[in-house]
Amino acid sequence: VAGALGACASPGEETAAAVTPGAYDAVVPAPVSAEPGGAAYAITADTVIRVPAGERATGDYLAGLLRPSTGYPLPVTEGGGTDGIRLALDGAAAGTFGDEGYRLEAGAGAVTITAYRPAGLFYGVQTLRQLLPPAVEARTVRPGPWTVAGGTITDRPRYAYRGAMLDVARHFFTVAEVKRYIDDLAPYKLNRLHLHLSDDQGWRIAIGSWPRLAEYGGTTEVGGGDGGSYTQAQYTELVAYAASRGLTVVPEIDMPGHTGAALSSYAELNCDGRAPRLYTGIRVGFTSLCIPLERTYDFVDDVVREIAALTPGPYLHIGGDEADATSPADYAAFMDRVQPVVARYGKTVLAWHQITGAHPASGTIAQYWGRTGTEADVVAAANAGTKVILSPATRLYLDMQYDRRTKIGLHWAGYVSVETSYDWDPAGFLQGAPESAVAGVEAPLWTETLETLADLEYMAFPRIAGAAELGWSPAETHDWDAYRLRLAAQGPRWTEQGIGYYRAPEVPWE
Ligand code: TNX
Repeated sequence: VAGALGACASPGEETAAAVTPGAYDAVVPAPVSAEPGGAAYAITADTVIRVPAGERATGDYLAGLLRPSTGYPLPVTEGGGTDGIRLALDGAAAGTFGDEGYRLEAGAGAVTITAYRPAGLFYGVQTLRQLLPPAVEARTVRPGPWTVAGGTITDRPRYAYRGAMLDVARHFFTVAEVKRYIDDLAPYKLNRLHLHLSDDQGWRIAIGSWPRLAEYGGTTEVGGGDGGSYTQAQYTELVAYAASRGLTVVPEIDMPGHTGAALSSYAELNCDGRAPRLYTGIRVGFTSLCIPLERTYDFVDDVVREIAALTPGPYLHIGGDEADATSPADYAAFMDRVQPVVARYGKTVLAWHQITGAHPASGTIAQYWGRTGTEADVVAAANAGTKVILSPATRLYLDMQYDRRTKIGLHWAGYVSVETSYDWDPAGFLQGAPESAVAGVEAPLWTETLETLADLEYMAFPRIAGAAELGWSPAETHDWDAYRLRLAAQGPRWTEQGIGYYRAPEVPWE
């Protein structure tokens, strides 16, 4: 029985001991290998951050993290040297690190992070951050000392796609709030931010060729609040901010269902030519674009074209879930017509896994949100080459309540405790499909019942850390009894950051 934090723990019986925040065995997600040893490195008032020529961004980001709490100047320099915090690119090390891996070596004179690509440096910096005391996360000067224990970590991710989704449609979240959520995610080595930009209750991004989508369709939200929408400049700002935190934005326009806000904004999109009233409830599955109407495809083309042009990442998510108001034949016809539009504008299609019941195009990626991983269509598509991103509602839906006492969130997929959320294996999840079909994992945060940043943080933390670990860490490191101790060591960091996380009873928080 793990959980021995108390003084009465007797060796042999109670084997689990607390891990110290900042120690090599406290890093989340667990690295491929972590070997403490040798002399420690101390960040001081004289420390310099050394970056490769022309690669200041990650160094500047690290300095921005460390300056407020240390109070040190921490200049960032492209000048070489053997001391300080050294970020180094090794252009010959593709095989060792891949695009996202890194090595971190801490010793008496320096901490050196080496990677093949800048993404690896960014993830190495996140590990360095976790090797420092939690007070480093404070935004005011703290006494230190700022010591990194000696040792070596080598690391690279298990899956290429490691995502978080935020539903800004059911409740709108401002640019500042989304940036804060991005900053919250950054330590956990996720690399995709999926923004659910449209739904029955709101349209959240300005489309120049269809201005009423945002101007009218963006003016409310669940519960009848003011809603809101992003200008194209604001969306671009979010995309750039996410990129600076390692996240590629995956924009979603949900179609052909979940389109109430669009149908309310333009009468001409409705089969009967009449615009329904704006909707502020939380029912799903009662709206559909008009499949036989040619104007529908002008709309899709314009929206996809504008969003693709604003989005540097390779993906565009077209939704496709819960199209209960669309017949299966219409649904398939719509998807047959829309997937090539996305391709024409240069993007890879993502869609919720219902697309596997139609005809997923070559290269389309299905996002699984069911419960059991046994749906025949999904398994068949996976065997036929469709890649799948796993977001099982019973594990990774961050809007599911933790237990019966949770005051916000839903529980249609059951209660999802921190242990339940973490303790499964993505590789074996899709029954009868090869592991190679799994592109990765994503943790969606739906917001029918979540209104504030504090609500988002309470539902995401701590479960998002487990989702990130499932995406990043080798299967061999997967162990709930060890994870819960590492997770507990994250608590003081979140406290310093002002993240009001859920103190799950199965985790021995300090
Ligand atoms: C199902 S998951 C939905 C969303 C809801 C969510 C609430 C999916 C693709 N559709 O429309 O917001 O459940 O948990």
